[in-house]
Amino acid sequence: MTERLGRVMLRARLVEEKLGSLYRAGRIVGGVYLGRGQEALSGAGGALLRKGDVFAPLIRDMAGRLAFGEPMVDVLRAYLGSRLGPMRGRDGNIHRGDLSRGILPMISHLGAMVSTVAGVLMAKRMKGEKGRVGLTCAGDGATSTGSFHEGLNLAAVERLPLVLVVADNGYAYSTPRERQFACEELVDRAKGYGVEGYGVDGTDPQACWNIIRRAVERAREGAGPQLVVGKLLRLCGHGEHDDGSYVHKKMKSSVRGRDCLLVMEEWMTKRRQAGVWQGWRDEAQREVEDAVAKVSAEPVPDPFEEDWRATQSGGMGEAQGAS
Ligand SMILES: Cc1ncc(C[n+]2csc(CCOP(=O)(O)OP(=O)(O)O)c2C)c(N)n1
Ligand SMILES: [Mg+2]
Repeated sequence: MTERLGRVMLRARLVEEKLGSLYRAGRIVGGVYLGRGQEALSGAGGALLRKGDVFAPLIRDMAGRLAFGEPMVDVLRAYLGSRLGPMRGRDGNIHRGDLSRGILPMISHLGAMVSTVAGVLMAKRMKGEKGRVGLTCAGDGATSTGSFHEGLNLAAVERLPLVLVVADNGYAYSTPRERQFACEELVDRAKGYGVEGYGVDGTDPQACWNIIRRAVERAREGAGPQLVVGKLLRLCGHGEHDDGSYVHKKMKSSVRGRDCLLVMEEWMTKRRQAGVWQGWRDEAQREVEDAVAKVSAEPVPDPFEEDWRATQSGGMGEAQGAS
């Protein structure tokens, strides 16, 4: 686990730091939303899926995307608007997807992907595809939406192999969790939906790995939807336009305010692996720089030549070709 998760956490952190710089340099059209502090929870989810599974990442899931196999050049292509990217420069950054890899383009961060993944899993069941798992994420704020409720309820009734990872970072934009829901712990809701639930310290890479591994296994073996709630903090603003100054000091200094990358680095240093960690960091940094250089030289779309569809054909099934 250490190597797979550690590397992908570093790759996600470093590419997002670069995206923040590119945003401030005016090279990105639209907003930039980052997942700083959420790499362990997200990365474990992406890494523990298999080829043939479905992943519906949200705006803070760079680590999960990279872990599930999204190439870093495609990340840069989406942000810099290259026509060679998965969205061919037609759709901005966080809404990118690649159906041929099983990555669904995000509709919204606010629960829409729960029913979308449930629908894909229903389709797979009807087609007789066995042993597939679908994983999507939600924020603490998203858990108070109707979409979240309907999606999870449907998945529970149908006992779909859905893993739903909730990143409880204490805020929905600037709205604190006590203004979002009245229950003490979101994981307690699992019982109400009739699904299995697990709480985890989202800043602890090892714990995230172990819990999500169990959830994915349980879903795969037919135990129905799995709700994983990770407590952590987003160590950045809601987007790069926001400084997150409303985040309470007490939260920042609590366990949930720890930086999962530092937790991992300390863990490795204690095992005399600081050099290995640094090596992974250097490698990730080179990968980011190479991707930026490559994509900066690529063409942007020509509206006279484009066919305007958002996704490329040849993906998961007939639905794509339908008009
Ligand atoms: C239906 C809808 N309402 C509002 C928004 C704007 N919006 C995007 S993310 C977000 C906050 C989400 O909070 P949470 O679910 O806790 O996720 P986090 O941002 O903390 O990762 C809001 C209000 C939106 N995208 N869609
Ligand atoms: Mg939140």
